[in-house]
Amino acid sequence: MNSKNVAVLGSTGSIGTQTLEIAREYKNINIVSLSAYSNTELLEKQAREFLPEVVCVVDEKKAAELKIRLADTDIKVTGGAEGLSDAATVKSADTVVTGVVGISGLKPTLDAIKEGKNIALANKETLVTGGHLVMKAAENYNVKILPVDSEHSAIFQSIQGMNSHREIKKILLTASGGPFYGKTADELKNITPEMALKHPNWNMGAKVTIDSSTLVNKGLEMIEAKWLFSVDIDDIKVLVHRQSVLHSAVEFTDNAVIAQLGAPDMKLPIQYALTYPERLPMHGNELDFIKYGSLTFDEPDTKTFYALELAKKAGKRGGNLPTVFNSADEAAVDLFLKGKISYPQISERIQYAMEKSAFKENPSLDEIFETDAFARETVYNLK
Ligand code: MN3
Repeated sequence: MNSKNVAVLGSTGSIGTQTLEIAREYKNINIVSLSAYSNTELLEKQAREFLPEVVCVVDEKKAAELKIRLADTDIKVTGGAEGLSDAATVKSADTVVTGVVGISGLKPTLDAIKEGKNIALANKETLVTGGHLVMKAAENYNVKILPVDSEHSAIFQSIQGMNSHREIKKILLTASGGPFYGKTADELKNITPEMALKHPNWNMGAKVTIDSSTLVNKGLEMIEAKWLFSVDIDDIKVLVHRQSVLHSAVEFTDNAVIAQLGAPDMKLPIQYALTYPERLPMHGNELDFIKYGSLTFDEPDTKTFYALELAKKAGKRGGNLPTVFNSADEAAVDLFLKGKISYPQISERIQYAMEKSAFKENPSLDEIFETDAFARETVYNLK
């Protein structure tokens, strides 16, 4: 593999730390920038190990502290949202891994695209909120958007070698179903943050784990898939697959279904996005079919977990509605984790914000951020 210069946004999170594990293994993956929201302790360790050109801490106060701590090195330390864009657009970078959580990933990703960087996309909010801007920019600047999300990586892997985009009939998007699969609406009322933070198959950050349990995550992934693979929302079918072994599939016009399977481990999708189109060896964690014995598939319960239906609606209507869906969820999950609202209220508040927001057909970046602020306020201010 040719050497790659990689900027890692969100290097102290789940995607970021696994990206660095891969870089540790493959010496021709050079880390040229690192950024974190506030975990300067780990960020300093990473900076001293990988010696990037730029390190950014979004929390400006902590950035100032880290600057002093790294004064003995040549590393440039930046802070704030602007610093995050600096980290994403470092001249030497050819690929940016966007492992940050939330809408904060949108602006630096757009900036990186405009500087001609390929994007290893782990931040789903980027496409959910600004898909129309991002895909257009990627086309204009001739850069690749390589999916890191395991489902989208699976779909991407399944269409390699496809003759024409018209041959895609359907996307089969798998969902683990989360920890509350099979529960009734009544049973959801007493769910605590601790219960929701236990995911059966995947080890992820708190926000994504809660989103998996409400199926909001699957909804965001539907909208993400719509943009990445230019398909209609109606042509994306969600399948509950409890084992998280079949990471998603594509059904073609001749009814052939091609899927990617593997052990539930984010390292493969991250590595594939970094080494694409090459496949490099991966140590351990092979898929043991015998251990699983059988794989199951089921219809999602969209009556109880209706956030998925809300996402579908948002994805179909488009405009700024997916931003409302996403930002209302970010605020609602925050309130839930702080013990301020109940578990069913997460979906209730998303629905409420979607009803209250003014629709914008083709929102600009500023209008996306305005929508974001409005949706959050609406959720936080509801008594
Ligand atoms: Mn996923």
